Amino acid sequence: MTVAVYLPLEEKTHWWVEQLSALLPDHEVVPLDAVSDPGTVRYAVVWRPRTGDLARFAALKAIVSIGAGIDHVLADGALPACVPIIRTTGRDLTQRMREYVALHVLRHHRDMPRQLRAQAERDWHAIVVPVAPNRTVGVMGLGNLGAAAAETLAGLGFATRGWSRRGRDVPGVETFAGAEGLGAFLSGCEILVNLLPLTADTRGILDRSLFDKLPRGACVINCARGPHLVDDDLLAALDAGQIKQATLDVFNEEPLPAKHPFWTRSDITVTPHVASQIDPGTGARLIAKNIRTFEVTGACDDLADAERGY
Ligand code: NDP
Ligand code: OXD
Repeated sequence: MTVAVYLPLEEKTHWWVEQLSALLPDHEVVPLDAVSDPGTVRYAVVWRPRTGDLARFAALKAIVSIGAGIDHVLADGALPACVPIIRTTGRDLTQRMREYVALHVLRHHRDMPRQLRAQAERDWHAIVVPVAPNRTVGVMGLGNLGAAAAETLAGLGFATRGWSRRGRDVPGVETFAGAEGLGAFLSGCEILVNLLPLTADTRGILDRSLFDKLPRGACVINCARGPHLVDDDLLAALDAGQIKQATLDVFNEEPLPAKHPFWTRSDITVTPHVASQIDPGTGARLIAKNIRTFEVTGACDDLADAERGY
């Protein structure tokens, strides 16, 4: 039984092959491009597979996403139908996202970019901001990561809101649901965090009409997927003062092209898709555990719903 592994970077593929080989001694774990008999492949462990990569494997039992999102798998136009997709979640992933969201919400809350500009000018400029309970922050998406991020923000004392498709109770968080709840959720959100999955419904959701529903001078943090954001609408909203600052971890094109205007704006913080990466050691253990469980039961806790897109 073969497990085929693919990531765009060859050295990363080899690293995952090595880790998974040690953890799955009953399987032959090989780089996808080195598979000699496609009929023997039962599991494909992938990040951003190329179109057609997975269609070669007629006896595939499951596709494993090396990540929480499955949009990069569904983007394969030749994806074999009805093959279950297992995502990779876990405590480390959630913890890292809590840290990233707390860091950047606090930066915007305390206006650190302005403070750093003052330092550069040797300007003793005291910035007084409201205390956290008087600052409303909102998290879009209340899944594993969004609910944890919202909980963390509520724990820091922020007036925290959360928005999801079906609605979900999160302790200390005021929650809103569905398209009908979006306007009420956005109104008053001074700092907005996006943790939605990328689906047909959420692509381009961070656009001009959404920015216009936020209070003037709001800040936006996108740590979900680049195509959630309409780049030109953000630039226009920043120029108009509707949005004050943004933190972007994910981009329509990654790596962010050197000529992209986001790189050089003082009102945008760019991080290179590092908000929460799968920890290499625990990630391999989680994937091996999911494959072993799926092999025995035909199911596992991390099964995604391909129809829904997450
Ligand atoms: P989950 O699948 O656990 O949760 C998704 C959440 O989004 C659910 O609350 C769901 O609501 C909500 N949602 C989905 N569609 C809609 C919609 N149309 N309107 C309103 N709410 C919607 O996702 P995770 O929390 O695990 O991850 C979220 C995303 O974060 C991933 O898909 C990935 O893109 C991104 N990510 C980014 C990382 C980074 O380093 N930058 C790292 C890891 C993930 P409901 O349950 O009601 O359907
Ligand atoms: C993920 C990611 O989806 O790293 O896990 O973006």
